[in-house]
Amino acid sequence: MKALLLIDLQIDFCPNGALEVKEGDEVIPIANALMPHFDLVVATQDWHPANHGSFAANHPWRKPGQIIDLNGLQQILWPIHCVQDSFGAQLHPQLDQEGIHKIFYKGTDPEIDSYSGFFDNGHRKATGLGDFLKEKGVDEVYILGLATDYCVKFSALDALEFGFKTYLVADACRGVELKEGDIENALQEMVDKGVQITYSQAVI
Ligand code: VGL
Ligand code: ZN
Repeated sequence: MKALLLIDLQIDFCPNGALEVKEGDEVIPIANALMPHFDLVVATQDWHPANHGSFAANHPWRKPGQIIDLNGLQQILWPIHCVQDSFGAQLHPQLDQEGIHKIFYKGTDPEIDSYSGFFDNGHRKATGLGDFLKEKGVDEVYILGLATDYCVKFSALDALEFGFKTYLVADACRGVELKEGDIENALQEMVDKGVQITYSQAVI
């Protein structure tokens, strides 16, 4: 069975959001068009408490983009984004939420970040997404969303680890591109590790 994974299609990752991804909102109509073609549609939401350790504002004198050690892991510091129950943490208003069967929340532990929808960045705790998909009999996952070079990439790599045949719907992803080449390198890394690249037209 095939599942569609919608990664972090939230207001804060779209233009004018707190951690805006260029053209992030352009993937919303593609997500809506793909949903009816899947038996199971699962979404993730980045869902941070206000005291989250990935926010530069929670570390004296630090600025977004700097890297610190957070409980033994390298952590890029971000602007405050996707704070639980805030406006910016909501799914994009144009996203067809009726088509989503289940939502998994991540990044809820202030002590560790979680780019992947499956595990935190230290692979210490699972979100339950992997077991949920297995229980439903899923063997193929199609991934799209924001951002290509962070949450999409790490979700796709963890999906491979769970043993799912993993497709990236490339035209339905947009990246942060903190450094030039980050998106291209993320795509290459995914391909090298076994992710198949596809496009919405091929799925529909
Ligand atoms: C993300 C940075 C911080 C993402 C989430 O969804 O790609 N990136 N938190
Ligand atoms: Zn985050």
